[in-house]
Amino acid sequence: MTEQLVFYTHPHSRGRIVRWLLTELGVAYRTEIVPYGAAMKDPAYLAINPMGKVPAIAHGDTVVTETAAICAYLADAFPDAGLAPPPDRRAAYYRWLFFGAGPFEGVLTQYMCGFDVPAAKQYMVGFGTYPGVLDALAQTLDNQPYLAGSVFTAADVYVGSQIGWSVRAGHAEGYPALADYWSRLAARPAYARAKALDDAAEGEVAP
Ligand SMILES: N[C@@H](CCC(=O)N[C@@H](CS)C(=O)NCC(=O)O)C(=O)O
Repeated sequence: MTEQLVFYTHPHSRGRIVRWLLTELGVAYRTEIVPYGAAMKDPAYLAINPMGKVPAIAHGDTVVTETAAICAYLADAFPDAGLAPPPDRRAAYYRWLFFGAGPFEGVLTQYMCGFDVPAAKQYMVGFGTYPGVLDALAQTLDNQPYLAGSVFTAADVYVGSQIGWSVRAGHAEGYPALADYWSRLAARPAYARAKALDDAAEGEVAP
């Protein structure tokens, strides 16, 4: 019997990344919108994610939090979609998934919060700098269409969403490979379908 898949999200959140992945997979799931504030910090939801954050998923009795982990889990749980490379060819796939959840996520947070790293401490900051992160991605995407090689994977959904944010915000000017890559991803029908669902949901919930 197929296990029930529940998607906990808010349309104005990183949950959009998971929605896109679910849409690429074409699997059935139930959406639970978790409003920001008290509901997200309620014991009922903290039992799903002790951080009181979205997104999260419950697949039968299995709960997964952290956007990158959810993407990796779902790609493995539904292998027919081919969004995870075979286990012996996952070096680049793992590299970029972890790069997305580590340096890229960190440097975007730093950018959005507007704080500077003291120059004397820069050497110990794992996320480096925003240009450094974009340089590293562009070096790869200058030479191949997708992060793991020639085939679109869950790493493109996760890291590509962060690249898309950077491109749309005008932070990736001077990186044509990143702009081209994002155009390719944004043209995917599943991206458009997922975006339309979240855009519609945004009008129905509190910000
Ligand atoms: N590291 C987490 C971050 C999740 C996160 O910070 N989600 C935000 C929305 S994008 C959230 O739920 N914030 C509500 C809060 O912290 O109260 C992930 O990648 O999933």
